[in-house]
Amino acid sequence: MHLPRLYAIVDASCFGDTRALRMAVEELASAGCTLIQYRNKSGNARLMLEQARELKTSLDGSIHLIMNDRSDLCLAADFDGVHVGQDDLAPDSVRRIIGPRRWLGVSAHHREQVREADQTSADYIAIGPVFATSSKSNPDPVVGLEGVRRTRELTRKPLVAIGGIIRGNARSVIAAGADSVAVISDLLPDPRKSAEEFLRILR
Ligand code: TZP
Ligand code: MG
Repeated sequence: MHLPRLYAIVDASCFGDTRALRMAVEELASAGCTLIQYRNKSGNARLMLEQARELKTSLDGSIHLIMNDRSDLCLAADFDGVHVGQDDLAPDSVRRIIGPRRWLGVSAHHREQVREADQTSADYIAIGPVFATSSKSNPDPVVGLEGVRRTRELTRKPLVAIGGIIRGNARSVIAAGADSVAVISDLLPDPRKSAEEFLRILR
């Protein structure tokens, strides 16, 4: 697998309805974003599947769609991968569900979790929060650019950095060793413009 520099996350709570969510994803795709995660912490599985299918239908096959947390919904919506955290199914359990070809990402928040994730069948590791974030409830302590650097030394897996990453600090995160930056809030309110700017900055 190859990670693009920008990993866009659309969080359903940032959008009024499914149409607004879909429009944001279409704008991200038209800006050249090729990796997009659908995140919905509401826990309503029916709504999640409905929204995921809508996103899948509105995009062509060149965009990699990743489901947050839920392997079952990844399969049901025929997404390209799953991203799990420390409270979700363990990576190797997810792998058994999604099979060898779909992408599997795992979040880690400190050294021990990075070491552990490195030993699994995960395709990439996400480290964060790098900076303070208001997009996640109960975030772990920030790891800073130093945390990204240390993580880079602990694993050869592709590395995603997440948390508080904006256009103004994205280059420093890549310079610290991340292959890709995952972003929620700084893609709003104008996803097309923001994504174009991120991609230009990180070229
Ligand atoms: N995991 C660690 S930080 C975070 C997640 C899901 C939220 C990132 O959002 P933002 O708005 O880019 O800080
Ligand atoms: Mg999770």
